[in-house]
Amino acid sequence: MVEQTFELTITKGILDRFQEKLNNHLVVDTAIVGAGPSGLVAAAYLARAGKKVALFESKLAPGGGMWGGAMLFSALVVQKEATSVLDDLSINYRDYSEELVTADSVECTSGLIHQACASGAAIFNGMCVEDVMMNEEGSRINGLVVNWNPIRRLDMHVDPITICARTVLDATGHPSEVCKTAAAKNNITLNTPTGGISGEMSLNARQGEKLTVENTGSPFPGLYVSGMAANGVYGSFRMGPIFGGMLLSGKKTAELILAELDKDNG
Ligand code: 48F
Repeated sequence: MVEQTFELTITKGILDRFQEKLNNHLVVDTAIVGAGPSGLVAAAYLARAGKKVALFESKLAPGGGMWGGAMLFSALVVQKEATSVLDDLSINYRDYSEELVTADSVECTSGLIHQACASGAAIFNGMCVEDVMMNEEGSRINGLVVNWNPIRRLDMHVDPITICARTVLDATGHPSEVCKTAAAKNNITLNTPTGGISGEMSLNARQGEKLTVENTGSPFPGLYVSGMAANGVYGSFRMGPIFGGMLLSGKKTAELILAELDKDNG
């Protein structure tokens, strides 16, 4: 008879709690891919509205492109139009100019992660999304195919698992990975100017910021896109180190998804 050691209890605690978390999120209202600013903000608002949200982030640390400010200078610039999102999520900021405020990038990024989790969203870090699932008719995306990122990085031949989702959000930033994969594999036409992935354009901060919010939407039934990925999918500018558009895009996606989920329930 082997003695039940303290170490065994620690290991069982980890396994039990992780299994419970994954099991509870095999079927969700919204599956978000990418824990950058737009994905985290969307997760926080959706979870606050009572929706079941799972967020998959391929890196160990959620936060995307926000930690390093610009060129590792750890300060962020945000337009005043977006401070309502910072207020909603209890993130500190300081006045900088007529149109801008600044925040500490570490404080802001960790605050967004905390708010998403505290609101009830489940973040699965180290997991990458490698594919989508479609319904039988091929007319709607209804889930994700996920695997551990180290498995992908090491090119190990190990099958993934699946997550069923009423709605999927591509918040993968520059690569627009989910929309790209969905379009490339399923011969579908996206609701974009080209019918496919239109492609990102060079840097224009003001236009890029405005358009990232305008482009936030649904390029295919069941699939939404936010943040930098929205500009990649709809063909507009990158914006460089300014984050108001990302915050407003995350909030707008949450509102669009909530309208769809609540219509289906009604
Ligand atoms: O790039 P990212 O921060 O996305 P965002 O919310 O914000 C963009 C800004 O950070 C910045 C900018 C502002 O001027 O342009 O770039 O649009 O975060 C995207 C996250 O998605 C993860 C990736 O690791 C990053 O943390 N990601 C990308 N592909 C996958 C993924 C995938 N296939 N599976 C899981 N996570």
